[in-house]
Formats: sequence, C-alpha cells, structure tokens
Amino acid sequence: MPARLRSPELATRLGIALAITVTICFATGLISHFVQNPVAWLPWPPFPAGLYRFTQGLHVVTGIATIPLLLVKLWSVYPRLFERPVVRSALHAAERGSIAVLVGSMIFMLVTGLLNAAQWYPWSFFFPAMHYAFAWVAVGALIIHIAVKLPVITKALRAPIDPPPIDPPSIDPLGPVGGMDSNGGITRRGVLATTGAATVLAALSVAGQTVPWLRSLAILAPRSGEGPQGVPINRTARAAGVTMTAVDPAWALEVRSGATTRRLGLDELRALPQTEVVLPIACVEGWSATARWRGVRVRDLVEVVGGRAGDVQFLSLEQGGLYSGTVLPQRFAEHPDSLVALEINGETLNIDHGYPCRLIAPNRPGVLQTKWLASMEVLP
Ligand SMILES: Nc1nc2c(c(=O)[nH]1)N[C@H]1C(S)=C(S)[C@@H](COP(=O)(O)O)O[C@H]1N2
Ligand SMILES: [Mo]
Repeated sequence: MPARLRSPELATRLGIALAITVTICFATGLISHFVQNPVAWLPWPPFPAGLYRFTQGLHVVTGIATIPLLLVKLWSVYPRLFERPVVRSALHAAERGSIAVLVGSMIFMLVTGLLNAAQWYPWSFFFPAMHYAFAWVAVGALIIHIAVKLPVITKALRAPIDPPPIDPPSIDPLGPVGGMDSNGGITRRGVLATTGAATVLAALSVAGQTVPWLRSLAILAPRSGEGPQGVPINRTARAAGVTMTAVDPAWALEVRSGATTRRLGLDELRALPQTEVVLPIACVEGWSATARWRGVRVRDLVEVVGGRAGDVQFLSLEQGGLYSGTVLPQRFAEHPDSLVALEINGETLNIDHGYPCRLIAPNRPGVLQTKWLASMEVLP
C-alpha cells in the first residue's frame, strides 16, 4: 500500500476507534474482576438478572473488535520502528519506551483473552490475575501515549483525512468515489471504512455466543448453543473428577449454620417447596445461555437449619479446582431467584450440568454457579 496512506490523519482516527473499544473493554473487564473478587465499594446487585451477561458479552465483543483495529493501527505507524537514530534524546527514549510497553501489553491482553475464550492455555500463569494486572499496564501506557501525542492528535483531527488530490485532474466526471482516489487507489477514508467493516465482522463472529439471533454467525465462538439440555458445558463431570461421587446413592447435601447441620438427600430436597426461575448462565469467556431452572430456594435451605441471614458458602464434590466453591453474598442468598437447582429445562440436571444439584443465582458470572454441590454453610 502506498506510503501516503500512513499518516497522522489516519493513525489518529484509528486511535479514536481503539480508544472507544479499549475503554469499554477495560470498564467491563473491571466489573468482571470485582464481581469475582468482591469489594465493599462495588456491591454488585442480583438485579437486573442479565446484567453480567450483557457486560461480559460486551467485554469479549469489544476485545475481539480491538484486534483488527490494533493491527491496522500498527500497520499505519510501523515504519517509525525503523527510524534512526534509535534514540534522539531522553524524552524521545521515554516516549519510545512507553510505546513498547503499550504495544506489548495490548498484544498480551488480546492474545491471552482470545486464547482464554478458546480455553487454550499455552502458559503456566493464572490467567485472570495476569489479564487483570496487564490491563492496568495497557491502560496506563495508553493514557501516557495519548497525552504525549495530544498536539499531533488535535492537528490531525483538524485536517481532512485525505489530502486534496495532487493528481492530474480526474477525467471521471463523477470524481473520486467510494474510498478510491482518481487513480483508482484506495484512500485513507477507504482504509478506515475497510477497517470498520473488519471490526464489525470480528465483533459479529463472537457476538452470537451471547445474542441468540446472531448465533449462526458466531464462527469464532467455540461454545454457542451446543450441549445437553440446550446449554453449553464448561467443565464436564469427568474433567472435575466427580463421575462416581455425583451418582453415589449415599449423596446428601450438607447444610450448616453455626452448630446446626442437616444432611438432605435428593428425595428430601425434592420434597421441599420447588421454585422455577428463568436465568442465564453467563460464562466469563463470553458465551451465555438462558435456561429454566427448578429447585429449592437458597433462603429456604438456610431456614431449614434455622440460620440467620448471611453470606453462604457453597462447596462442590469436585476436589481442588479453582471453581470448586463459592461464597454467595447475603443479598443474593436472600433473593427469591437464587436456587439450589435440581432441574434444567424441565429435566433432571445432566451430570455435566451439576447433578445432583447446583447453585444458580441471578446476575452472577458462570464461574460462580457451582456445580455438583456437596455442602452449603451460612458464614458467621
Ligand atoms: N464445581 C464446579 N462448578 C462449576 C465449574 C467448575 O469448574 N467446577 N465451572 C463453572 C463455569 S466456568 C461455568 S461457565 C458454569 C457452566 O455451567 P454449565 O457447564 O452447566 O453450562 O459452571 C460453573 N460451575
Ligand atoms: Mo465459565
């Protein structure tokens, strides 16, 4: 592509698009982080039930949409990588250093995010912690970059994106059209439009895992709509090592509060009042699916052991594993839609969906909807 396309005018406009997707991705990522690692100043509510589904869907969609934008942005500036001398002054060195950090951390974020959504972990670090830490590095470097470039940005935005033609006057009476200049070459506006189209395509390729009517377009979404009982499966019973314990006839849910403990077998759970709710499973990886759940209200089980209201800890039959337990904050535990579910979509839970019973509560990330429950305890 002709060098004239690479220009502050193009780079700045690509930069604005990037700033928008990155900001949404960062904000929704922070939400996801603080829902999974609760802090007092962000009391995440159980209502609206589908809010997490929306914010996390947006996180993954904007993250994916950032990939083509970043690639074209890097293309629009990469010759500067070969500028000599490498370092002109201390300030110049600092600026180039911050760009190295920015590009490195952005690529790290996009690659780890994409691979996590594909459940492929060719690394040994703990993904959420690193993805979170580097988000701050990337955003910090981005703010420095924008501040340093502010004069260039304001100048480039005042100029028209494409320069007036220096070519001989066009013989085409209609003049330049559709992102082409009078010589039939692509214009900067044309590059922007093409990049925009690529970005929308990238977003659509994953949006279908959250938005049902886009499902057939979700070619980059590994788990969309597949799975027993109409809901995808993240971790199977086999992977969790519970194929024996989950079907053990002696299984009973241990319910504890203070000194009181009750063990409730499946028949006893079924004999308690049953509630039906329609709630999504919204995986952190971006996919989500709505299902009809039936089971016993968490608050009713708390009552069985005479427990006061409080946070409730759930533990799975799964041994070890990062998601073998969760604490359900009190405002969720008291919510009438928070269930220990026995059924999904009118059928007994499939073992991969958490048989004999699992937690399902409104507006929670999928990772916190613990399957194959062994016990629940009202925390003091
Ligand atoms: N015990 C246990 N429960 C678990 C998990 C797990 O690994 N172990 N994975 C969670 C994740 S990441 C998601 S998205 C949901 C998915 O539920 P599903 O497989 O029934 O769709 O289960 C959650 N419950
Ligand atoms: Mo998940």
